[in-house]
Amino acid sequence: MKVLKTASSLLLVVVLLLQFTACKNEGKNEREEPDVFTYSTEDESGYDLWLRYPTVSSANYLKKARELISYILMPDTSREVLYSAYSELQRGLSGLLGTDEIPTKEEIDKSGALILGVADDPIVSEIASKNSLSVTDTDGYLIKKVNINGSDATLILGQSDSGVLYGAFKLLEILSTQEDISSLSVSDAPKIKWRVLNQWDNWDGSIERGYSGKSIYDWGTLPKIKDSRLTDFARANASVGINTVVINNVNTSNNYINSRYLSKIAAVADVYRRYGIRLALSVNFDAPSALGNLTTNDPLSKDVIKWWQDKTAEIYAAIPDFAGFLIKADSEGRSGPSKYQRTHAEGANMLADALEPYGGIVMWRAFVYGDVAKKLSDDICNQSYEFFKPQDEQFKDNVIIQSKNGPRDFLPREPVSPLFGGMKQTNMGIEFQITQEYTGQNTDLCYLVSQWKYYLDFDLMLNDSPKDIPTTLSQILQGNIYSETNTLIAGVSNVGSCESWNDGLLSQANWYGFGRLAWNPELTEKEITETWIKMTFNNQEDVVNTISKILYGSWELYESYTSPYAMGMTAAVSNHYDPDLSYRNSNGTICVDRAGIGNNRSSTSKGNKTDATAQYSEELAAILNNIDTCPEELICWFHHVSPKRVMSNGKTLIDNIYEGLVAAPQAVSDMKTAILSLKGEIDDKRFAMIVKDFDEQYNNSTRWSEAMIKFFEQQTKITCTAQGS
Ligand code: GCW
Repeated sequence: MKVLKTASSLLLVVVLLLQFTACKNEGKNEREEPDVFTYSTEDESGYDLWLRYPTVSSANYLKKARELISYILMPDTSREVLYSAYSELQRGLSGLLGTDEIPTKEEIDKSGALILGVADDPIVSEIASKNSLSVTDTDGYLIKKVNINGSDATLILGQSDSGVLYGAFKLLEILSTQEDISSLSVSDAPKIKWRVLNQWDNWDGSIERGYSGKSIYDWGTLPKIKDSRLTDFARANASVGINTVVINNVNTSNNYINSRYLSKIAAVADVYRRYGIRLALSVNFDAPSALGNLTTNDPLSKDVIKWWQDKTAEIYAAIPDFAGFLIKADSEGRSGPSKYQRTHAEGANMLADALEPYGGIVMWRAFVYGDVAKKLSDDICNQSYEFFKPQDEQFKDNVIIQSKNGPRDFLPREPVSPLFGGMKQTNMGIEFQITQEYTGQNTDLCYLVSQWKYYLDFDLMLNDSPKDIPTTLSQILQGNIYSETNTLIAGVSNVGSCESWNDGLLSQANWYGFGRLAWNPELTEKEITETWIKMTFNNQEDVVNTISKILYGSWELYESYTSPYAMGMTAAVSNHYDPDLSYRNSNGTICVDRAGIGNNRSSTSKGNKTDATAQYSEELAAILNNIDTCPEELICWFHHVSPKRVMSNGKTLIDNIYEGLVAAPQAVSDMKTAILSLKGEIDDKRFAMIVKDFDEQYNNSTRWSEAMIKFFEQQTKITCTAQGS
């Protein structure tokens, strides 16, 4: 690859592995050559994300990989997704195998062929039937070593062309991470149907809660595509299995569905389609009156129904694989069915009817509180459940209720929203937030894969579950408990126009990890993290261990200095980043006084209580209600806990909080020291980008720590005596 061929390139770490590794092969003992490892530390901008494809670092592995694949059997490149699979393999393999181009052939005449296609394709069907190979799961794939008339070959068999594309990315991952290829046999398929990226991009180029520059969409220039950025964005998403992108903010302008601009939107959809990605749009509930001059937006009005039907038909004429509408209704000033005394089910079903003939879906957000929910509980965290639960069973099959992971917002830690498991007759999808609105805004490192895994593995203890499997959020989302047909995991994007896509280089891991979990929420944090590090940096043990250790601890570290024990929203309303402890109440914000820390949301304890626990299953509610059994990390969410309460580590609650606050800046410094130890092992440019962020995080954690200590001292009247190390 370029790196090895260019004379000017720096070749860096060359390690001779002096050990001889004996390996048994076909009954003979063979000795491998001593291995030589070569890593590039040529400067990189971060633009290539985890799709860098540098030449395989181990000389022995490189030899085997070159034997495995020496040419590609030319697939039918008139099929655009198959062509993308081919071109990604061409790009990736030439990089990984250190060659200009991988030769292509029309037939198999020697070992080393890479064959790709679906079961109906001519050569593929012959190989598949001879070897009894098949892939039945939607968008699934199989990668297998096969023998064709004496020649060894590698087959990527997809259930669909998208399946082939996913298989192609998997093969490139296997080679990049240098997994064993001696007997290749890998199969996989997505566990979630709709794997969606939600961009909160605005028509004017800004991004709501975006911390990585401007929007990647230039509406002035489109439909002309000026560079490869949209294609590279699609490649990155497809590489982690994302198959739908909502390109605009839920607080949206109506321009996106204005007939004048549809050709621009269609041009974006054309790019995404080549990577198996369907475009979706956020829409306003009052679009009929705003765009169509109708006098009402009542979902039961004939005119309104017709307006949406016509608009939907117009969109499908321009974008035949359009995925559907995402909608924020009756929330934070957006219009909704309540104005017309209609239910959300009536509103959502009207849109669903319009989309149904084309196979489209409605992603209806459950982020509804305040005005319409006012008659409900005073506790804002109870309102979404109280509002939607009575409408369970009323939504059509192509409606998915999209709820944030927790009942409040995207705070550093919340319990899982009780809507999951509560809405048993409705397709429930989750909305995670990849952009770090409340979790450091790309300056403070916060590895959200840890947070998402915490939620996904949380058992909601659904005692009426019809299946004999743990009722974790992950199982519910996969449709394994209540058999939803339209499963969905969405994530609010952290991508912007800055060169490295995510300002805060390590935040790229959140984008990557989101996609992997949306594909398979059962994956472990370790599998995701180590693969990301190896592909983004390199395979050196030291690099993998150091960066993974930093990532793993970062969420709980952020939590310790901003919102320990799920105590609520401590960040300023103005920017959701700075500490603001000047107010307190029990509505999901902070409540700290001499008697306790946290909100009393239990059903059983005395005093002001909000009964939030009653929204969970009986078994889980009993655990949450009892302060002695409530999980400690959530204790201040559900209880007003005495600062002097002795916690499981033998220290009091307030001492634990103070110790966390005092230790935080030092912990940030330690992360920086750990990264500094990698100098020379990764390229200088990206190394400097990472180091810089820790300096800012150090200042931020110090500021937070001081403000929080002052606040706790003032409210609890207990002086902080914790010492830094
Ligand atoms: O948390 C709030 C955010 C808003 C966002 C809203 C929502 C898009 O601060 O910026 O608006 O949630 O999710 O709709």
